[in-house]
Amino acid sequence: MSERLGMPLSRFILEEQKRHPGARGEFSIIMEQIAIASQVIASHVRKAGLVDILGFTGKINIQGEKVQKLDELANRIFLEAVKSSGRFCAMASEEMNEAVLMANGGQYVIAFDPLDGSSNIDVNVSIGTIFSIHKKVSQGEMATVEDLLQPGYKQVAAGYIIYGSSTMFVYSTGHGVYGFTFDPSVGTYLLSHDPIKIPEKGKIYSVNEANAKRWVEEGLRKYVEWLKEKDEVTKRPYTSRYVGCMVADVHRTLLKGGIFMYPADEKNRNGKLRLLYEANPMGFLVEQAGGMASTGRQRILEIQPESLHQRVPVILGSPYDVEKAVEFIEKYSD
Ligand code: AHM
Ligand code: MG
Repeated sequence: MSERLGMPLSRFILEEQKRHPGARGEFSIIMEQIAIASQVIASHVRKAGLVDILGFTGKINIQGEKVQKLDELANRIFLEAVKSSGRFCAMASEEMNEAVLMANGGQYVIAFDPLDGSSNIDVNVSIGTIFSIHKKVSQGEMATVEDLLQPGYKQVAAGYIIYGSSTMFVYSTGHGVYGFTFDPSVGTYLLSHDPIKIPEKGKIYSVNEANAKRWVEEGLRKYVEWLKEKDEVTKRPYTSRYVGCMVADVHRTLLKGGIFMYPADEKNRNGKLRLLYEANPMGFLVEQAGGMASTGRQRILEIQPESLHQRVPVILGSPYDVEKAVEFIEKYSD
């Protein structure tokens, strides 16, 4: 068992910085701010059933979905926190049509989904926050949208917070994935998963299978049927789990292994999930934990983004399972 278990997040970040020469202490400020923001969001999430905070505002966001009040609140809280860190010059969010671009000298840019899986709020099921951080690459003082449109392999950090039966903060700066659980009696995140390594193979598949007839890839239909067959060697049939909140489904996949998918279908020709603040950060974490993240045709982290709210098909999880899914796609593609 790791001797560091129970270490507070702030001390962990400082110690990690010492281990990686060249780190300039920037991440301690950034992660602290994100951790604080997540606690404020968590406290609102916990009270969601008590106060008149639930329900629709009636507005429609860029994705064509109704925005719930808690989404907007979480967006405001997260945005203020990253702004106040002074380290960011560009921000993109699922809840904002346009990016916020600044000339404040910040060397980093961030894309985030303040409250992912928000349809779960009303029914008291897990939701989460996701973020993806890149370095500013443009030369001018003012940040540009291009700073946000960088491929996922260039991320310098990514993470998520899951508001579940406990609140957990999981992140990576490219040196493995670490998980912290909030201890309400201490009022801080404590190291609880040191490090997170995804099993080589799992036995859970996670996908909205009601869409199977509409999936664009015939290979995926065949793959899911294959998962349900009986075979002792490969431990089939697999079991099925689908929360409908990417953070929760990916969190389980990281810890237990297996596969999570949101493939392209006739309605969502590029899948449903967004590249910048869902697929890339989760893909980065899964790869850092030893897993794989693919569209079925290409490594997710190698996609050159073209727009802030671009969608991509997502297949991620244990290496064995993702490779198998890709094998089926290749076999049945025309
Ligand atoms: P959201 O960001 O609007 O909450 O949508 C993203 C969510 C993911 O968390 C989840 O994987 C997916 O939508 C579930 O979609 P579906 O209900 O179509 O299965
Ligand atoms: Mg989302």
